Amino acid sequence: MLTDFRYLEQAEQELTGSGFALKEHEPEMWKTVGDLLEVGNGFIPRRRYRQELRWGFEGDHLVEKDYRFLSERARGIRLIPREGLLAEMRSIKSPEELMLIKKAVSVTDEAWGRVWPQIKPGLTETEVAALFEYEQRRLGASGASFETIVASGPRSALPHGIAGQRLLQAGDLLVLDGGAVVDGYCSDFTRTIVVGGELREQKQQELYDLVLAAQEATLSGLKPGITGREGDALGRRVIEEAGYGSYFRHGLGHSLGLAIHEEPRLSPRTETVLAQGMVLTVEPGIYLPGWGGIRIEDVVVITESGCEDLTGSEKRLT
Ligand SMILES: [Mn+2]
Repeated sequence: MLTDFRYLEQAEQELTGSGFALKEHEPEMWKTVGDLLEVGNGFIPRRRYRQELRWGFEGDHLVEKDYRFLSERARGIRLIPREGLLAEMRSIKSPEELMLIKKAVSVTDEAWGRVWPQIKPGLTETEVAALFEYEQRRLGASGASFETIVASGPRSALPHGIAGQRLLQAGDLLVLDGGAVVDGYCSDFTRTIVVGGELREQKQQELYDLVLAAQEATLSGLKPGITGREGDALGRRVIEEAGYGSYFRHGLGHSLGLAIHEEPRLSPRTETVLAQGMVLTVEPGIYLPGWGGIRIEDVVVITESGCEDLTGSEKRLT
């Protein structure tokens, strides 16, 4: 493992017993990596007669400039791109990882429970995002797992509407999508509420119920052995049959863990087979431009015969 001087002490502690060698890298990390690719330096074994040396790298992370530098240094070693290798290794969570994800999910649930009763007309979206992130940190999060989305009124139709200065008005739909990082692991969470206690129109309730039905259909159908595409269809079908398929354009969910977006996905393009121990979000939504949007998101873990919903927050329209 290579790291710079700032992390040496921590790395030494954390690598104890892991079998990894630790080395401080120079300010330019790839230069050190290049040195390590020299045959006979103790890291790369001396080549036996006609033996081919190969070095794998994450093709979806190494940038072209560094690849070029390494190819020049790695004479006689074949560089082999392996996209998704680590992503695949990370897709099934260990019991310890699962415990940390559950912790992050419960911090987010608890924070939401403290924040939603404070949401009222006159606050800005940014103020709501700040309250949410503040409560998560008070509950032990080291930070937010991504920039908190608070999108209200017509802005709620933006699937990734970063919180802005819009003032909340009574009757607005408000979508809050955020998460916590606890001991390095992420949670992800979305709830949609109506600001100020009264619906502006019945359609808000109708579409909310439709999104919730799509989520519930997914929660009761997810299980090991189906593909990410089939998992996606569990929820998408409900929205399509009601005629809103073209207003739900993102995938139904994604895995998460050390990063907020991991593999596999629940999407029409995912042929990965779901397996016990995978953690996934289930987040159907409907977004009507100019009118508003609704999304509901929980985190689940695939079990032996189905899935377990880790998110505990209320799901009736509040
Ligand atoms: Mn998500």
